[in-house]
Amino acid sequence: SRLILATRNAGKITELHAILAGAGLPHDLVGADAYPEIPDVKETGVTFAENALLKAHALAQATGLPAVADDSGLCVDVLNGAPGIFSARWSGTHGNDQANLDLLLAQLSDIADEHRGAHFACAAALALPDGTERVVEGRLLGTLRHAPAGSGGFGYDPILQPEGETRTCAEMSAAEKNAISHRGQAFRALVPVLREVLG
Ligand code: ITT
Ligand code: NA
Repeated sequence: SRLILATRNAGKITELHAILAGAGLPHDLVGADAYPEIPDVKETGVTFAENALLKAHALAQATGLPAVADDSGLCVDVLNGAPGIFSARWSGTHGNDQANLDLLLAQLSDIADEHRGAHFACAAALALPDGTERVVEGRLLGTLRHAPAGSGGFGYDPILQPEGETRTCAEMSAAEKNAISHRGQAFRALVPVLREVLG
């Protein structure tokens, strides 16, 4: 049966395919781009969970099919959790990963290594056409490099070095990142619910 991935972020879609297929969900996974006539919902929530639920419900209601959504971002300790839910548009242009990363590095240029703690956060939401919902969160703790390293992943991956790692997320293979990531944790926690709902 079909499960809609309520996102247009190509990096997320690639990871969600691997995470959900890897967890044994051999379903017909399609991104929001398969439904171009459905407008994007405004992300008016103040938490990752609220925004993920908004996106999942919008697609489930409009299509009559189950939908999962991901709202995620980078939370920097010394910035009191920013960019947080504003991670995709930190530089002002939505989805310009390079500009967002460059701006953040510039803002943190004077911050010493011991104060560069940060984490990725992901809320994974499931919504059904009947209004049923479920949301779970995952986190990946780490520190921020002073310069980008690696070409894998997307977004802020080149500057986040997970705890206990010597590499950034962008220097890991996709499978290595998914095994520990905020997104991997959140969506793997959702899998039992998906199995029950999708059969
Ligand atoms: P959708 O709303 O269509 O899903 P979006 O890119 O607007 O796409 P978000 O509002 O959730 O999604 O923003 C997520 C941003 O957080 C993303 O653009 C990245 O900059 C960052 N981010 C999230 N997960 C990440 C990851 O695994 N690695 C690096 N950066 C990540
Ligand atoms: Na968002």
